[in-house]
Amino acid sequence: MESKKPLSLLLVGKIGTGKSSTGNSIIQRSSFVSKRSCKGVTVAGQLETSNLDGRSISVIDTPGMCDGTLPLDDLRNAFRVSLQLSPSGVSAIILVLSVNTRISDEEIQLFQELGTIFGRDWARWLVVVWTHVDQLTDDGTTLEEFLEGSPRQLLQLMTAAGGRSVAFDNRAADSSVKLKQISLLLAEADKVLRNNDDEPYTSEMFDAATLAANPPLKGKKARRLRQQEVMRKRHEQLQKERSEAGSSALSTLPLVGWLISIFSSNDASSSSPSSTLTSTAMADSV
Ligand SMILES: Nc1nc2c(ncn2[C@@H]2O[C@H](COP(=O)(O)OP(=O)(O)OP(=O)(O)O)[C@@H](O)[C@H]2O)c(=O)[nH]1
Ligand SMILES: [Mg+2]
Repeated sequence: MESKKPLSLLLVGKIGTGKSSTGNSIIQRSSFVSKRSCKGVTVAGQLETSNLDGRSISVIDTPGMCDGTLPLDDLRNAFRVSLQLSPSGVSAIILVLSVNTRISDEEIQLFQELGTIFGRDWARWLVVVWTHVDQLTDDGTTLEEFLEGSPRQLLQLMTAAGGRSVAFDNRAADSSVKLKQISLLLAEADKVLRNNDDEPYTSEMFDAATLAANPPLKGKKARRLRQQEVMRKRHEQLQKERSEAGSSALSTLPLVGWLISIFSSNDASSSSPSSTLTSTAMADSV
């Protein structure tokens, strides 16, 4: 028997794969903006809730990931903000892939990035939705045939996700087809709930994954950054004092600037104390 527990689904995937259309299909109304565009159409996370046969279904749409042009940190932030729309977490993460797009190196890189962003265990919550299956049926290919000979990384991901995958035709006109694909997706999401003893994927897990991908700095590099930070704060303090007390502290500033440049000179990419700190943190996080 189908569970009546509320479900919350986070839609993720590459730009234009049909995330918003799939969201609209699930909630059975056009609340998410969906259209063909080279630029990403969805720019911020959006949560919509619907009641299906007495069951609350929330769907969070997210911006599309695009061919490595968006830095990993920006993607992380987009997903973090989207996840925060559901404070109790999400029951399942829906990876939306399109049969329109060949699984290339870019897609494989995307799977790896998602693993880094959501954490190594993310497949515990994963369901794959294949959109545009109407275009497969047009030329008589089945989804199984399409998936034959898929790259090893895709097969590994599908295996890690316990084989949970559903075919979607977001343009289906037949209401029985529409209802059937929704109920298949909810059945897969229920499997995720059962396998995880109802434990949702939460913002805390997401933050832990971010921390695991950006371990705190240790050793010489950390010491140098700490020294730079101390000098930067001292510099700011002196500037503040100077503006408060006229020019009395002015004579100390060149000395502080010189000390900062000594510490910064170990780092070839630095041009100022604050830019050194920022660029190091960014580079370490990618
Ligand atoms: N034929 C067909 N077209 C689809 C299907 N799903 C989505 N589309 C079309 O694909 C285009 C992109 O769909 P969206 O739902 O906007 O895709 P998205 O992943 O939300 O796009 P971004 O937000 O830009 O990342 C639109 O023109 C949709 O109508 C499908 O199953 N079949
Ligand atoms: Mg969209």
